[in-house]
Amino acid sequence: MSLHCAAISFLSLSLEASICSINEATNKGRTLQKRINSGAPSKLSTEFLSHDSPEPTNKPCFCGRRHFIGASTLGTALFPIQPSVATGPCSDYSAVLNKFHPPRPDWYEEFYAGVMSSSTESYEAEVAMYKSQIFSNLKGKNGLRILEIGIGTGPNLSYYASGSDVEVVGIDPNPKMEKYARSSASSVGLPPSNFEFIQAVGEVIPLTDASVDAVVGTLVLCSVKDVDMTLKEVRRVLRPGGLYVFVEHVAAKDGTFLNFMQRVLDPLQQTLADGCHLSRETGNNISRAGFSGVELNLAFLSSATFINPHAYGVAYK
Ligand SMILES: *[C@@H]1O[C@H](CO)[C@@H](O)[C@H](O)[C@H]1NC(C)=O
Ligand SMILES: CC(=O)N[C@H]1CO[C@H](CO)[C@@H](O)[C@@H]1O
Repeated sequence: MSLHCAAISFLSLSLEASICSINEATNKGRTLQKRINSGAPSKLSTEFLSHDSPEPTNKPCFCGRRHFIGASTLGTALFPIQPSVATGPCSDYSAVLNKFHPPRPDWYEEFYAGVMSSSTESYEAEVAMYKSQIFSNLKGKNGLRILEIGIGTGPNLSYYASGSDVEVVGIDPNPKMEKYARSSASSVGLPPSNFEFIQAVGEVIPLTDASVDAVVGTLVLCSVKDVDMTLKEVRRVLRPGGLYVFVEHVAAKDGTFLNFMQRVLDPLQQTLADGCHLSRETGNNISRAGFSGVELNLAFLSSATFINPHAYGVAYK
């Protein structure tokens, strides 16, 4: 899911203007390239993460989920991402939550949830093809219990929760997402009793071992504090043979212009944009997380500018 700049431009005009103009300048005289693999997902090993250098595209500036949302001096002053202050025992879940997701003001979480629910169309339209491929592993299978980490406003529910009697647990650190996620769930026909929302982080999932058939996560691992801890939790809650279905943006290949820009922008991004990292090699983390099999594909989304490429696929416990 993603935010288009226009939706939040009043919040972050100056940063976006500078990013967009850098982007446009670098594209002068270059041919636009869209690296979209339109065929069926193929099995790729992690070495394919080091793919050919993608050309930045000359599209309007893109803002991904949790990207650039706080990208203003206002944002910085009001919502610095602070290191953990929680020291309590792990049995106190609110302390855990505070550790991984320091509290933001209530109105900010409300605002963020509202923006998220209304401005994800262009990205969702482009990513739909890839999501359809990976979610076909879940669609139409009755009786599944599915966990979505970072469910947000629930844009993926239509891919895996419609027309089948699945049970869905959605976790998200922002409690203001619940009403949007609930409304997405009911709009795809999921009975309210089959949907549970829990305010939680991926690093400490409040479910028992081997208790779900599938875990879904899209554009989540860029923002979690600890990628490996989250993946360990994903494996823990999956039943043996269960699936982890993912779409994550990852660092571009070393030595490319895009990778350079991601490294330049990353520290800014982390501070201003709710902890999102541009230059994580999340595909490698997924491949090394101890799953028995990983099908990992890469796609380059023209609507996503610096937030590319995207690794998508399925991992099997
Ligand atoms: C996972 O990613 C982090 C950076 O986000 C990196 O430091 C770490 O080494 C990676 N772990 C594995 C197992 O690849
Ligand atoms: C809120 C949102 O982005 N929903 C998307 C869910 O997925 C469908 C495709 O199945 C998209 O059309 C929606 O835009």
